[in-house]
Amino acid sequence: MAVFASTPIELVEQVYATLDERTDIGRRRLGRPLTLAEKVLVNHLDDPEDAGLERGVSYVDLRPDRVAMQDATAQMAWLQFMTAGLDEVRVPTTTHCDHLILARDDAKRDLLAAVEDNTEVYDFLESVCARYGAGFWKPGSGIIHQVVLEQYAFPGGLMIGTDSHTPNAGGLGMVAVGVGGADAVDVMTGFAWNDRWPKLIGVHLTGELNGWSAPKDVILKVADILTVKGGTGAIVEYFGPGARCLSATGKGTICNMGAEIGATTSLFAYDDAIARYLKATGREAIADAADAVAHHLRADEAVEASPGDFFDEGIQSDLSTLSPHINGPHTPDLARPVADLGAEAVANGWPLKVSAGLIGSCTNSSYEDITRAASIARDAVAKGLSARAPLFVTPGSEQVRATIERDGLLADFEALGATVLANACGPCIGQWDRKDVADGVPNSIVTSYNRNFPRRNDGYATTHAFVTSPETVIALTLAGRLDFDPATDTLVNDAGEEVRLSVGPGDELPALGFDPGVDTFVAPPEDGSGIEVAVSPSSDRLQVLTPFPAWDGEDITDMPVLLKAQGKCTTDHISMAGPWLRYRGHLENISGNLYMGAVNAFTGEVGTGYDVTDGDTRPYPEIARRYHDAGIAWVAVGDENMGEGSSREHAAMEPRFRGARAVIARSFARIHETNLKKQGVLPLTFADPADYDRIGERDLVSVVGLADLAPGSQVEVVITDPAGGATSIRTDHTMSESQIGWFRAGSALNLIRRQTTGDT
Ligand code: MIC
Ligand code: SF4
Repeated sequence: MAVFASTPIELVEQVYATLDERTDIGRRRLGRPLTLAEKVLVNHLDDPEDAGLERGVSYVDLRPDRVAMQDATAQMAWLQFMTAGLDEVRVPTTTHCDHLILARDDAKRDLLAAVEDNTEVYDFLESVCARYGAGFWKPGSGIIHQVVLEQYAFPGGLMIGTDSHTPNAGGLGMVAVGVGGADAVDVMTGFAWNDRWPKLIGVHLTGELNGWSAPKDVILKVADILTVKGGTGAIVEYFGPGARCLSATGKGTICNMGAEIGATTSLFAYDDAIARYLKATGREAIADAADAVAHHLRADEAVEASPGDFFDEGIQSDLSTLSPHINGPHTPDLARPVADLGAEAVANGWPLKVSAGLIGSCTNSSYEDITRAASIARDAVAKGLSARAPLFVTPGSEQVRATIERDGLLADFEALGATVLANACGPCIGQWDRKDVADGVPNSIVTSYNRNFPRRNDGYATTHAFVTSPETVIALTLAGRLDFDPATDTLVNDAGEEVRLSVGPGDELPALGFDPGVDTFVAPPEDGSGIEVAVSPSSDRLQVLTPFPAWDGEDITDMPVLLKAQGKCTTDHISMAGPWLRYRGHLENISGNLYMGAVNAFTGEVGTGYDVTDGDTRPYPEIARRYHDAGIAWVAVGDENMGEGSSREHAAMEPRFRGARAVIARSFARIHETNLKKQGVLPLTFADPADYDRIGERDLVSVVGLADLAPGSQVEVVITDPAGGATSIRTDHTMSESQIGWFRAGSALNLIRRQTTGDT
């Protein structure tokens, strides 16, 4: 398949060609005008006339226009794809190298070190892309979502990506959804992508941002309102006059961090700002094509006039009065205005001193972000101020890096002593060889990232990470303290004078146009069939996958409880990133991190549990390995929003590999729940959430009546205590008929393989 460095206009035209007919079908079937999300989805339905369209209930088959994968998740996705026996991907696919670059010294040295350290993985990814007709973005090209925004996203399109922040492309009006690798493999192999017809949350924006407030504050506030699970199963659609005042990259920031509220995706309508961005990034033809169908690339008029008739839930935000926010620590929905942080930090004993400021990540690394932050840095230097904590800047892409270097903006940061890191995820995903602070020392950092789970950035549980806008990051780094409000407080400069910081308006787009920088894209050859994709059997980073066994038709009885997690159990708790990223292509080795960060509900300890085979306490990964070796099937138990966070399917594949047959929780995060289903693990929720408390450390759990498993059916779970007393509880599941088929087959991939290779 021909895959280019940018979305070809022909692909866009094909999508637009069906809009008239499909939106009519949507209006007729729903009997009312449509929101934007509905238009885009209806236009990508496999079967628009007959697909069920009940919000939050129906599962539908969709046909995405593109697939994008980043290196840390792509390895497992490609390893799965390779077993499908196809010669080529069936949908334009790209792989982006961004997660595996360790931040240690500076951009140049870190990139060289990463290329050396990850040669085997990069070679694998480059050759697998060439072999199967996908595009490959080399290390140094930038963070997947920024590259997608610059090159591939287009208004009205539908894409999936193996990363939870794929919704970034919603800033250009694309429905872009984060998924696990197995979902991506469905699409790459030519099958439809099956997902729930979403609920809709409408966010009506009025007014205009001013002063220190930034697009990031919109989503920091929305996260406060909706919390980390409030968006689950929903698409968040932003509209109103305030939405039209935001730049395309500002919209991208808001959509990006919608992942933190669990939303399926977030979306803005096509407008002048998006057109300007498309043109500035060399896509005039797409802007022209979008102009011609602009009425299809926004909600029907009735939606803005009476949103209550269209959305399941509504939020109203006046940008003119929105104050700068800062969220954290430890969870992205713990929000307050910047002005209130100091008092809260004192009350909670969070260190007031800022130990580092970090600007970048896929959330906030656009040209506009950098110009605003650089304007503060420039002004501070002119006023005789210096940074009171180390400052790190990560450009989002090679194009942004080359442009900000040319425009003197990197120099503004460097004048403050900032370290410019490689165009990559870096400290946002724990790829930070932090030297200035040791593990165990309580400290606070401020970042323009989106996540702040414990250990996320530097691997230290004692680091308190606060997420905020790049503007506020610079201000607090200059102040060196959390209890500083740049809008009202002053700082003392090197000459002992009191000065006030000021923030410039920033430049939405570079006046001189973007400088593309170094070309980092590798297109696949016309015929890749002769290319060998090598996976060495002795590799400790890549491992060929062995299919999971099919269900034997019996109930699964007397399973020990390997983990009962207390409180937050994110994918970072289940399968930690940072140093473990190196094993993302090796299922057995990465299983060495299983549940390492989870809090044991019985003991309050992190990462250790009770081993039924001998009654000892051991690290979870070790218990899991021992159960695996002994052929013992087991269950894990979770609290609310189990698997919040990342799209990494390792959080589902590792338990499956080690013998988990069911995960029973109070509720699940969307991607994690799907990942469990895909890998043949039953995700069950307590019909009565209080039943979570019934499960004891030494109990055995049976999942019974599986022969009658059907959509909407309850599943009986029998808990047997050590004295032999049995209690039966009811659990729910959200599996459709075809998803139950994944469980029966052992995994969704087993079914695909059957169809593509004829194997049984
Ligand atoms: C993240 O931000 O947590 C990641 C790292 O980008 C993940 C993907 C991964 O774990 O590889 C995500 O958001 O999906
Ligand atoms: Fe990378 Fe961080 Fe964005 Fe995830 S959130 S894609 S780790 S920059």
